[in-house]
Amino acid sequence: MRIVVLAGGIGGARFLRGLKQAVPDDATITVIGNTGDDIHLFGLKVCPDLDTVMYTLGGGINEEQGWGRTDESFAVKEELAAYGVGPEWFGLGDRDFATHIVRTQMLAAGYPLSAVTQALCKRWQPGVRLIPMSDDRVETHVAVDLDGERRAVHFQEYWVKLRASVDAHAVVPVGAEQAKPAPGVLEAIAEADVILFPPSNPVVSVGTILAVPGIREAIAEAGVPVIGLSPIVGDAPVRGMADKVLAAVGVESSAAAVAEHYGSGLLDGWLVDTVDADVVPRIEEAGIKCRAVPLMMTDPEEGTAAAEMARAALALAEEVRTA
Ligand code: FO1
Repeated sequence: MRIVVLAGGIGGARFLRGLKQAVPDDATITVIGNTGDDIHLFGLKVCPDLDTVMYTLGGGINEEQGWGRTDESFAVKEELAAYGVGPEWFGLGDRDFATHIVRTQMLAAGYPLSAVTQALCKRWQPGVRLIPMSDDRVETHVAVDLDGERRAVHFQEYWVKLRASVDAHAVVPVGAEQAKPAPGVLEAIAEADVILFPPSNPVVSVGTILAVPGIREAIAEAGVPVIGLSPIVGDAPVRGMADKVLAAVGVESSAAAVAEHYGSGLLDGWLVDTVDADVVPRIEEAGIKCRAVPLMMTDPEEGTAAAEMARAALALAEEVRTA
């Protein structure tokens, strides 16, 4: 069974940990990773969503944060601050710096991001094939009102420095229109037996991947079940501040609205949490098969709750295929 997963950061990575447990041994998992969160700092290219997948599945993640490395120290960050070199609001640890140094060095030597990611994964052995959505630079910016004027800030500044405390008036994956799917992305989609949208942010993670020309079309035409899992439970994001960016694109923060946002042209099936069971008929009326199952990853480290979610998603895919 060939499974393709469009993943963002923490929610997607934790779901993948369960998916790995739930699939048969002969299954392969290809993760198309969001790179719109990428940020250039101190002359280095940082890829938060790729690193979160790689560290989480490779055993190096800081579990309670869901990002960054375990056993971190911040000597380099402190020294940079001592030189007055910012930004100080983005917490890069010493171990994490090594990943960004290796990545930036390889990019400077001419390797594309997809080859760099493959090389970094040789160390971490995540047990999935991790491909960035594109080798071209895409960086999500958010339009906000600050000091009475409308400004575009980098997604990380909105997310980490501002903590999404101001309204997002627009979310723009800068560079997406000119970006091409990375080598292997369209092939993986074309060869997939099932395509999954994990509980990642539907705007800045899955949405950004779908904004790369060719990817949405490839998925819509793949002719295999496309199954999503709602990142919204009980009208609130399980984690993060997805409701803030959903509002920016005019989507209400509900499991049904997100399914309708993806649309029946893309989604064949949608899993909602049991607390949202009442929306199942509305989603089925939209032409998307829907089931209500527990979607809270209550034991992220063990991954058993996520494994159950993955089994439910694969079961729904089977229902769709045989319908
Ligand atoms: N998130 C925070 O809330 N605070 C941070 O200081 C922070 C630093 C950081 C460093 C490296 C990295 O890969 C991720 C980091 N994140 C931090 C998380 C990041 O903002 C999110 O993982 C994604 O961009 C959203 O999924």
